[in-house]
Amino acid sequence: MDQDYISMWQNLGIDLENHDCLLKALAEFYQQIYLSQEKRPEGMKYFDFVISEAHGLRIKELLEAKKQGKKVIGTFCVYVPEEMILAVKGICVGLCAGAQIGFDEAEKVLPKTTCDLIKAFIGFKLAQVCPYTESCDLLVGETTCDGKKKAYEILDKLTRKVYVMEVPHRKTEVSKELFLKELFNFKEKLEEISGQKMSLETLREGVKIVNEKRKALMRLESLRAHDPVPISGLDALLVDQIAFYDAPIRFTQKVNELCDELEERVKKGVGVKPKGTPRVLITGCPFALPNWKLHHLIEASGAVVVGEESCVGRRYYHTLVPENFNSVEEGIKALAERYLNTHCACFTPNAERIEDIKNIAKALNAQGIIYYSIQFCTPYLF
Ligand code: BJ8
Repeated sequence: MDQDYISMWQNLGIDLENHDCLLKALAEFYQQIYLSQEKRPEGMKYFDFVISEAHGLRIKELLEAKKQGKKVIGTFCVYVPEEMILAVKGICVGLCAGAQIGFDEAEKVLPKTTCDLIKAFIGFKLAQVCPYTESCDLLVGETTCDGKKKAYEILDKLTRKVYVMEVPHRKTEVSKELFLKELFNFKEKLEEISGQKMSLETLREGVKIVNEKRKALMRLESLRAHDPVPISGLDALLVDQIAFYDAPIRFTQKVNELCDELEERVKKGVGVKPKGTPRVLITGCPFALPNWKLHHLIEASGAVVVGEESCVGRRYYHTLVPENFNSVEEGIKALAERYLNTHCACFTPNAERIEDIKNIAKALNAQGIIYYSIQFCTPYLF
């Protein structure tokens, strides 16, 4: 391992022993699950590289940016607008974790019957294995499910860096007003922490960057509608996971390059699986990195995953934000509208999500739907 990285991790307070176990396990799984796949697109090489440097080069980039005065803001939910973080020249990183490291420690501070996603982000903190969490200047929690709300209180005790944004659970007029106010409060918090004023120009730029990223992800998803499918569900999942922490402009360019290659495959009738392979849509809880097991199980059994109605998937890139606003206030209103149109199971009633599932399954020519819920996740178990 590069000596520079070791000192970088030490300076961040990473527990080198635990971290080494995590990286070794990851490298092994990656080899078994990802690199053993056949007919992978060439364009996946970039994403393989990003994964191999997730705790190295990307962290180095974040620390360089911090030296130049930029702030790194960590989030755990797709209701937190990353456009606003970019609009104060910040860097947004997703912090949900998908590995069972630190669970023993986490279970000392959380009920055992807490969902694994929550146990994982608390576990990562307690085991000191996440250089992203340690690089952040602010950790933005949100009032979505009960488990997360209470876990943020614990995370704040451990880090003293947590800010909680209120997300309503209904889509009434009152809820919409509350969410809009919360976005204005969030703007103030971001300006205070970054020392940067959000202007019309910077907000428009933030919106444009994130819109382009979402367009590219939507383009990738629509290519999965073809039979034979030009990319495996595992590879598409990896791209969706990397969307939460790679530099957005570079990431968008690489996703578009991958899509160019996939379009060529479609024209030539080339796929990763034979034509007629059973096609599955997955719906439910998010798949935080490195949670690849369901996709792996399905694809190793001879089917292919063609889409995800999930926050690591369609709920992240479902719609764009109109770019024609003429003031910061108007821009924030447009953001509030777009974000509140995300159909998480935490909302009640939530008939829109069922409609989304049906529409996505139809658009992607899925023949079956697998409902994925993490044990003890009440909203998605209903
Ligand atoms: S918008 S799905 S990212 S809240 S799995 S922690 S719900 S008990 S993750 Fe989520 Fe935002 Fe909704 Fe998406 Fe709770 Fe369930 Fe655990 Fe969950």
